[in-house]
Amino acid sequence: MRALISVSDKTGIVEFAQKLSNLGVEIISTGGTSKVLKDAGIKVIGISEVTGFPECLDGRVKTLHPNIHAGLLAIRSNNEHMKQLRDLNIKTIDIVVVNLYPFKQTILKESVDRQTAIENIDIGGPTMLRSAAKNYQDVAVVVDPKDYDKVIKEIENSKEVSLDTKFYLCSKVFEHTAHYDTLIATYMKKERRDIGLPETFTMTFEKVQDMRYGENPHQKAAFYKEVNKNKGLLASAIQLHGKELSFNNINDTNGALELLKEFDEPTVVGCKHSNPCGVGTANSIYDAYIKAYSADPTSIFGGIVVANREIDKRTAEEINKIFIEIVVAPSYSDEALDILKSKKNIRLLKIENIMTKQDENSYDLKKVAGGILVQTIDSKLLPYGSELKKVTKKQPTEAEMKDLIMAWKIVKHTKSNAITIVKNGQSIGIGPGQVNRIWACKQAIEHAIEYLGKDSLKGACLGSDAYFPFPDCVEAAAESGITAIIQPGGSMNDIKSIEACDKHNMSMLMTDMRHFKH
Ligand code: 93A
Repeated sequence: MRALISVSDKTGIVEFAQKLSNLGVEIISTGGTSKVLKDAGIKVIGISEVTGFPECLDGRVKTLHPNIHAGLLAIRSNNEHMKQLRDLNIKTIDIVVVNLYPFKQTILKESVDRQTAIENIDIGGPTMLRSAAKNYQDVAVVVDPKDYDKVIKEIENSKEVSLDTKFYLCSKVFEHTAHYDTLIATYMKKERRDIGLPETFTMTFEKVQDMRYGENPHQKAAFYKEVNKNKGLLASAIQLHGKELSFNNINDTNGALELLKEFDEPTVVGCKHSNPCGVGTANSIYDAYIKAYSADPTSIFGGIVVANREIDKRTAEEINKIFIEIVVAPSYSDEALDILKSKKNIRLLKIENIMTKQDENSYDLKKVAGGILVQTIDSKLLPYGSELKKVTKKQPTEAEMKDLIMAWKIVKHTKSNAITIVKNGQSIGIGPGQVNRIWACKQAIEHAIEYLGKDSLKGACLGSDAYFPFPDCVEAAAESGITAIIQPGGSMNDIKSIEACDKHNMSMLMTDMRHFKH
């Protein structure tokens, strides 16, 4: 019999090797191990004698050689295998004793650098373990020093290791290598988080339902739920009335709800094509609805209305005056429900915990051809703990301050490039999804003027989801009568926008945080 011994943890190895040797087993061994064994007076064949190849690359290649792996993997009862070994002048190896580079101990040391960790990833060891374990019927593979005695006893008693024991040893190997690889993978994952990349992408999904169609009738679609997660629109919504939700319904409602969650006061968000079309905040949900509706009575038609307070009778009566496709609220009064249910085509959803936000570390996924883009969700409104920078000579009034924050909330949840205009707790102009910021700005202003009239924009507040590359948006805002602006800042030309504000006696806040949404 021949045994290959290559161990990092040398506990008990001399005694074990000595006993094997005494039992007539030939010992093959690698650099450091063979030195320990030879020093103890044990007869050892060096690995290079077997491979006919020197250990090289600082020991990275020692046992990775066909003379070793063919000797381990040859099936002894297979005549063809054995003939090939004879032709190639390779001898079988019957016992493998390996334990691996101490990866765990290495990474547990404080402030270990990545290169040291990587050098402690064993390649040759696990390869031998796996070869031997795969061929367990013919090879006894010992990964745990606690098993040395058992192996010796069996060889002493019956000149071989029993099949049962060999299978037991083999199963320990795969457990061991799986654990070893998990440690490496976990360490790498941690390293990736430390350098600010998302963790390994391990989300799994299960199909909840097929849908009639996707974004368009000729597209197939289904809804898949994140395994182990019971949050989110479909998991927490109870449908009280109407047809099943469509693909677009779910997408649009999801967007509207994310915006709604930014507000604590009674608020209604009207939404179309996953952009807000009217947002109102007030002391009552009725007034909030009136504001959201009247901000843009055209776009809200056939749209989605989400509210963060109970829908009462008079709000339901208002909603029923036009065709709304979906209403979502934490609750409905009985009368409101009866009123709304009188319409066949409205879908009514109740979400009790409507304000529950997503986990900060949730992922946002975007499918692109051939792959998937993964990012953490845009969970923040403003940089943590930061003050808003007041960059102009004029400071916003208290009323403007409230509307500026509201404009900022809306613009965060509007497709980029986005501009929103807010006055008295009501969106009065929204310019979503333009390839040019000035167009978004002009669209929002045009809408606001159409709604309130040319001379009524004094006190109105404008929000921009990203910085102004030129002062053109400030100029357009000033011309319309808008008096305050909120935007991230960070352009090379910030100073030009600030000067334009000062020239027109406007105030401007900078948030230091951009909110692109695509
Ligand atoms: O560097 S390796 O990945 N390449 C190899 O070819 C190889 N062969 C054995 N690591 C390799 N080993 C490992 O060396 C064993 O798993 C064991 O942990 C260690 C024993 O080295 P030495 O006998 O020189 O102390």
